[in-house]
Amino acid sequence: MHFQIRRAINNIYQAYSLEEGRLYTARIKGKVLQKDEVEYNPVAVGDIAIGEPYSADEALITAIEERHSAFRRWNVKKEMNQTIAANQDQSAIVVSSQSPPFRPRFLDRAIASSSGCRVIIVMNKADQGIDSGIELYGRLGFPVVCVSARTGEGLEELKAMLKGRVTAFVGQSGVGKSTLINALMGSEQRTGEVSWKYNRGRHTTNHALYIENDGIAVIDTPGVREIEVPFEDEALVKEAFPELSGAVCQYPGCLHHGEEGCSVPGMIERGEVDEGRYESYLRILQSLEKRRPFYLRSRRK
Ligand SMILES: Nc1nc2c(ncn2[C@@H]2O[C@H](COP(=O)(O)OP(=O)(O)OP(=O)(O)O)[C@@H](O)[C@H]2O)c(=O)[nH]1
Ligand SMILES: [Mg+2]
Ligand SMILES: [Zn+2]
Repeated sequence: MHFQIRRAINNIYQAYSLEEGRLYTARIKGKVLQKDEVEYNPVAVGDIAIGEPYSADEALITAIEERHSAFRRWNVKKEMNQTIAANQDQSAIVVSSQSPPFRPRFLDRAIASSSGCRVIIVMNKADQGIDSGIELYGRLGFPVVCVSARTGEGLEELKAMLKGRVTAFVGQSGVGKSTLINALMGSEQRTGEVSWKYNRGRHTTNHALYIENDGIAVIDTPGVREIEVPFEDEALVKEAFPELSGAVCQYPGCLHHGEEGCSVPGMIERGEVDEGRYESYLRILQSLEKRRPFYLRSRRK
């Protein structure tokens, strides 16, 4: 039987049977989920699991189907990739201009952490103002929408972008992902006060959750304070920087980090590549270089 994972809390999963159209509480059977890649969490919301029911409402998961897309981050403490959401058609990276303030370098890392699907950028809290830094992303080809979950501004436009797709909402804690999802879906998820959260250093949403209603499916995810791009895909990094794809450098396969004959410095001078974006690109490459490859690490971690 095939299940779609709709909620994951401490290795207990809410799994929707695609054959029966109903929910089971599911667990993973032993260590059957051996994958080539060591990962912090073997099952993520959005995953398609294979398993069997063993009671009227309980099931055992024995395998996970290969993901066609994911939003993953590097878990610094565990030195492993961590999948936040899987199999989405698009990642909606939610930002705000004031509280919390817009951080373009964070946005760049978030874009590079999404793979296999379209990325859209949602600037929420438009009632507090719109950071003009977001315009650059529209010029780069990312669909950008400015909304306010509070006033309802822009929600119809956003809905149109979500219709018929599975969208993972990701981003910093406090930008209003859950509030937006409540406004869009009529759901009633817990949302938090920004100041309260920062004082206590905690997040409001503590596990990912799949919600479907009226042709729109969203995955709400816990916010993060920091994001490091996942190990180790340089191709993914390049995909996140479409402005570099037109670079014609002396050496084919140039990584654009200081090689002789690299054309990117010239592109920056001519205003074709934004300097901050290039800084993000370099920082991401550096962070990948610093990581120890899997075969040099113990599997115990
Ligand atoms: N002014 C304003 N405040 C908003 C808007 N959307 C959300 N908020 C507020 O922002 C705060 C954080 O909202 P949440 O929805 O909990 O944020 P989140 O992104 O889900 O946070 P995590 O679950 O921790 O990742 C709450 O106090 C919301 O009321 C908006 O459009 N305008
Ligand atoms: Mg939330
Ligand atoms: Zn180059």
